[in-house]
Amino acid sequence: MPHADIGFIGLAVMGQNLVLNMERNGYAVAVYNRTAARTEEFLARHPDRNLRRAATLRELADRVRTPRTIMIMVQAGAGVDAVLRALQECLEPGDLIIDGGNSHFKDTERRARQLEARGLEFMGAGVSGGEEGALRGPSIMPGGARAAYARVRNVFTAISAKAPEDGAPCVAYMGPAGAGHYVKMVHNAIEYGDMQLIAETYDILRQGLGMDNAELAATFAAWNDSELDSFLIDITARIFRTPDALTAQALVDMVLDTAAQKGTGKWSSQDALELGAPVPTINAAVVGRVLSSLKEERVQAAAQLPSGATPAFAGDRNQWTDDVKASLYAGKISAYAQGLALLRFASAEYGYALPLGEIASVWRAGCIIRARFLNRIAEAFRRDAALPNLLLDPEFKRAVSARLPAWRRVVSAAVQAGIPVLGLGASLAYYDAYRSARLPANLIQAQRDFFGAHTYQRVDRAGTFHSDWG
Ligand code: NBP
Repeated sequence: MPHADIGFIGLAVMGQNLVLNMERNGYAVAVYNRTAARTEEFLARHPDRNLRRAATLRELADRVRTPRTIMIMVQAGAGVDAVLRALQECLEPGDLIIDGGNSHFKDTERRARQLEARGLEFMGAGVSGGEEGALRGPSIMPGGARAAYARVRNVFTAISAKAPEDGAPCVAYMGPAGAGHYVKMVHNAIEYGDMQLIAETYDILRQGLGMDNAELAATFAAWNDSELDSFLIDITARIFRTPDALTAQALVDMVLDTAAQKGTGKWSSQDALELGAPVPTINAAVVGRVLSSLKEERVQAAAQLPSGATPAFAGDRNQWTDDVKASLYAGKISAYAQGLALLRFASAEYGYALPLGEIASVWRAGCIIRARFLNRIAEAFRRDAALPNLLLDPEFKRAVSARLPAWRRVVSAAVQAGIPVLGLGASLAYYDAYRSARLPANLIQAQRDFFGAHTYQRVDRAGTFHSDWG
């Protein structure tokens, strides 16, 4: 049997579907999984595919043509290190390893250094789109040496999603070292923000406007036919229509209100803090999930703490619904602006030279945050590659300006009604802080100088000053 084009390690949901996608696109793939039964079961389910069995990593190396390309899709962290330790013993200089999982970008940079010292090439490639995306076409964010990318460009182009507008493949070279995993991490963080904003919008429509699930489904479905058109809005409408198989309720009402997380949102917040990049909506989304996980404590607090709420959302319900839609769109623009600005900070700090326009373009299909307005984001960075913040693009400036009154009405009414708006509030506060020529930080610096002689700068002359206050 001729050698396979690619070796693949890790046959959980993502791995299996990526292998099937590669094979469908004409690539012969040799497959290995730590638990051999999973490999056997996978091959038994796909007897007619051009796949090769490997029972050991040595066998995998033997079945792939040289110089080898081996992709890993295993649990991030210790799993990737364990695979790499064993795999490098079976490979030769010039072979290329691609980690397609959600590894931390700093782990990717460490691994690249270690493997490159042994003559092996290493890439970190973010893959988004869940299991469906992996099978039908994911969005792929590869980082590493340019020469390594040149070796995998064809296969990644073949298996990637294609943007509906122009058929462009949703894959592009992101930059050196950990750039691909960094972009994937921020993709996930924007996804966290987007989901938080949609969840708060649901809460406002349900608690504030009294919508039932049928109305919620119709509202989100209608919104999906507008500037909000996106995968997440589409599945939200479908979720409200899904009945529970075990009771007469809607399934969404039977789901416990605790949202889990695997880490990419938290990593983004942590790195943003390291870099000094403000991402309050992403932070709020991470905090929102943490708060949701304190279910028992919240139930006890709910019985003890008064809301002090006053009636809100009175008046024309259709008008309020339009306002809520406007506030969601404005909140989303703010969240994406923060995520993209984080990429700009990281680009400068880590020397990634991230192509923001291409990144927005790659996110147009295949991934979880795919949305019609990503076309416009891509255009904004095409108009001005050095755009410091999406909010400053003329088109987005107009889009947010038009929605500001509604955005303020909705956030104010939610606060009045006691509906938590961690994300929507953070998005609006970010907008207001970013557009403030003067913030109250003069007082903070005065306090720092008062109690700690930390000094301050003046508005009217250069230099560093310290005063005896009070
Ligand atoms: P999981 O993240 O659940 O990982 C399971 C795979 O890792 C199995 O093949 C398992 O082998 C292997 N593995 C583990 Br666990 N420890 C190992 C070790 N020490 N040595 C060798 N193999 C080991 O699978 P997944 O959900 O398909 O995700 C794979 C990667 O893709 C992750 O990094 C994930 O974050 C990322 N990702 C997932 C999604 C998604 O929607 N699920 C989307 C995008 C990216 P075994 O069969 O022997 O236990």
